[in-house]
Amino acid sequence: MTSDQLCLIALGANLPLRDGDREGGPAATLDAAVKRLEIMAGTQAAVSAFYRTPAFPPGSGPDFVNAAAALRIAGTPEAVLAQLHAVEAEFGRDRAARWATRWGARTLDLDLLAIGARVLPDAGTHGRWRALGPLEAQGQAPDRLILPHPRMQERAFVLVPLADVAPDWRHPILGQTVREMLSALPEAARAEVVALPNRCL
Ligand code: PH2
Ligand code: MG
Ligand code: MG
Repeated sequence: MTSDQLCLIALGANLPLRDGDREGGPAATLDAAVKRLEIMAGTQAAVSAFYRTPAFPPGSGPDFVNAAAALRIAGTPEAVLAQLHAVEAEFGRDRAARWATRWGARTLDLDLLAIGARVLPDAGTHGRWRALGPLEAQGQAPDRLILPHPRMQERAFVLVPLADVAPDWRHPILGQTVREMLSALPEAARAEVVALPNRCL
């Protein structure tokens, strides 16, 4: 394991799960997914509060429940990502239909936001992905892992939960902490992210 394998993960769901003995609303799915990740990684996660957030882009589906987790996961970045995909698959996310569901409703979405201070594949490629406007970004999906997640700094539904578990994590390219990236967002965007009263719904 490299010296810092702290993985920051964004969790999201906006469809209930009805799959054999796994059943429940998005918050229950996120709870179960974090437990599954902890078992796979053999480490404990710091987990944020759960938040209700309007789907982005506006009108694209039901509200999401979003959360963030920070935990150490051993292995290459690709192996870490494969673990997240395995957990998504367990909870009913069909990645084969990704082209159809990228911005649609999903039972579980696990996004790898960062692994420590790693930049993948390189700063130049990262800059090109970051420079895409939100509309251009909707039409394109990178075919390789880009870390940190190139849109994390724009999204209140990512940064509000992340500030619960890793407020002082510093973006290796932008130089800002999670707290700083969050306070750079418009107040109206932050206000849309509303903590659920009880995480274990
Ligand atoms: N995820 C998306 C698209 N839109 N909107 C919200 N509020 N939360 C999400 O997690 C989310 C989204 C693509 O993964
Ligand atoms: Mg996502
Ligand atoms: Mg995703």
